[in-house]
Amino acid sequence: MDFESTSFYKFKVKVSDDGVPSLAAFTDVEVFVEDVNDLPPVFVVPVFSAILYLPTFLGTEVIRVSATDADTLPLTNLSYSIVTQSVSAPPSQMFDISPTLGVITVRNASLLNEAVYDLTVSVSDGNFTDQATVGIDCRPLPVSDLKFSQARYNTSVLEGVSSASDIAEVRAVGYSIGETITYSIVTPSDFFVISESTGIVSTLPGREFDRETVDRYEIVVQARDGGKPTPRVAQSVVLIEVDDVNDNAPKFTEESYFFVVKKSVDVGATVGKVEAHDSDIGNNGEIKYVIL
Ligand SMILES: [Ca+2]
Ligand SMILES: [Ca+2]
Ligand SMILES: [Ca+2]
Ligand SMILES: [Ca+2]
Repeated sequence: MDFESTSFYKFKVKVSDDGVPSLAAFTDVEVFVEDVNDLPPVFVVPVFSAILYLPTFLGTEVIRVSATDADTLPLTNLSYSIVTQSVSAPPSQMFDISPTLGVITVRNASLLNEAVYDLTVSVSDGNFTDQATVGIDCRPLPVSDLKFSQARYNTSVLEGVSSASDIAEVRAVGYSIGETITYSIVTPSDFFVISESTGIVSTLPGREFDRETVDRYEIVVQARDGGKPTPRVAQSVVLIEVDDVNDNAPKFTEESYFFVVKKSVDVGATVGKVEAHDSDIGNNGEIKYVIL
């Protein structure tokens, strides 16, 4: 039986005796064929190719690879990886891949030169694997008049806020009226989105910032015109500082302190030291001690 061709059978069974006249009964039988992981995943193409403009930055998305698997969903938890090559073939140290999404990103921007890097990627369904090649053509960003109004934008968000808000507007310059410019974030982010048409950068709703966990984000934005065959491309960086909120109480280093003092001790002598820390910054992290 093969789940992929027929996953369900239904038939009747008849039982009869040898008496005269013969008596019989009927029953319905249903057979469900359970799927097993018997089919390998297959990359949608054997060779992927991407262009990566230099200079580039940590976390920049290069390309997303994907594979299909004809087994049913719970059995097709595909996991992607970069096949580690020998030390003399370092592309595997330059790029990362997200195991679940297959998104290849820049891991070490400073190692990248103008060259074509061939990565071998693998996909596994837990039982079977497939491999594909990814050719990444690293080129200098073509010189053009298309630029961002600033080489770097600075903005901030408040920690503890989870509603969506607009935090920056990036703007390309150097194109003629009527040309369409498309903005994107090339460093994939769970926290920020950009409007393709206006260049307004916003936070995603439901994502809360915690300054004590991550206090700054750097995203790379890209503007691209509709030029054919080669569009003009410009890149800039948006630095997002997370502003502090007083959301941490100071904490003593111990739950309780015990000090032993001699009967004959002088007035003003030190009997011991209690210590506390506050993980906020500025006034929010300033602490003072009082005896109650
Ligand atoms: Ca499979
Ligand atoms: Ca916090
Ligand atoms: Ca805080
Ligand atoms: Ca505090």
